[in-house]
Amino acid sequence: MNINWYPGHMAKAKREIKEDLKLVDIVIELLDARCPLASQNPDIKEIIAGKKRIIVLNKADLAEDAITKEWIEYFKRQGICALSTDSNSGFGVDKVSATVEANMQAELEKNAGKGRVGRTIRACIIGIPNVGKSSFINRMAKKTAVEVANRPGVTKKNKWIRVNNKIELLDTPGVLWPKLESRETALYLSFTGTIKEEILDKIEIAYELIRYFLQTGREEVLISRYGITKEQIQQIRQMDAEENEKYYAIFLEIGKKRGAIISGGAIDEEKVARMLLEEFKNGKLGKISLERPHK
Ligand SMILES: Nc1nc2c(ncn2[C@@H]2O[C@H](COP(=O)(O)OP(=O)(O)O)[C@@H](O)[C@H]2O)c(=O)[nH]1
Ligand SMILES: [Mg+2]
Repeated sequence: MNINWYPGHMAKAKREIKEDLKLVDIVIELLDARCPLASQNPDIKEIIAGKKRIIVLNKADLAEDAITKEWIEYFKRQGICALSTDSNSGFGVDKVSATVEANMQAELEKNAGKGRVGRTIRACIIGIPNVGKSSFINRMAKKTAVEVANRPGVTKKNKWIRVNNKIELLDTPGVLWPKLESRETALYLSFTGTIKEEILDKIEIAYELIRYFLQTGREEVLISRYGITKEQIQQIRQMDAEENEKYYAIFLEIGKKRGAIISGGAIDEEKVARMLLEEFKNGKLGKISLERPHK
């Protein structure tokens, strides 16, 4: 799904999420563990407006564990509870349920004091497209999940999924628009596949990914995956050429190594770009965190 976000779409999304928030006790905000800031909706504070929330750094299987830990500390310093998950394997998802319960314990006890024993905790998932909301809901709901019938008084067709005897989850996540303000953010969201050629074309994104690897001292990634040698990279770096021409030369070299050649011997740039981006997205280049918190 590829949505172009216009002000009208944003206003509608915000309105719908604010309606959902009225129904829940706590919000689970999904971010991409590889780029938690870039993958966060720009208006999240205003949208949440004081509602209890926990942050889930999803796709942690694709991020560097030590950096994900730093991010969890980063959010903790801001007073926000954060956890990491892999919604493909389900790793970490049970801990999210436990944390939701722990966060709501005081409320539950208060309610129990008022004679409202047994009231379940209601939660919903929100996040930008492609961050893993549907996968996460499926994991949290497990096989044991049964749909709870629509509640009287709720005009929307909300369905609740019972996670366990304490938690119910709204079955449809809130979809928020991504940040589109800086080129850096747009690049990270392009690398992760959230933005699909809306702003940059595939070849440009792949080229920028190579630039990113080289500028952040991660050329090992290219060396181990594509058989380019350190010496080759060194040679290209010493060429009497513009920086961008050097990154482009490495891009072409990767194409050559992979045999992405069209008739006449030229490199099939489309093919190289598609391969690089697919492989990054699927974790074939290893666990790579794009952002790390400022110390
Ligand atoms: N590696 C990995 N992939 C994930 C994870 N969660 C979701 N995905 C993949 O990311 C893509 C988008 O997931 P989806 O649940 O549809 O995201 P949504 O748009 O937020 O609902 C799919 O290809 C999922 O298989 C995760 O934790 N790790
Ligand atoms: Mg979805």
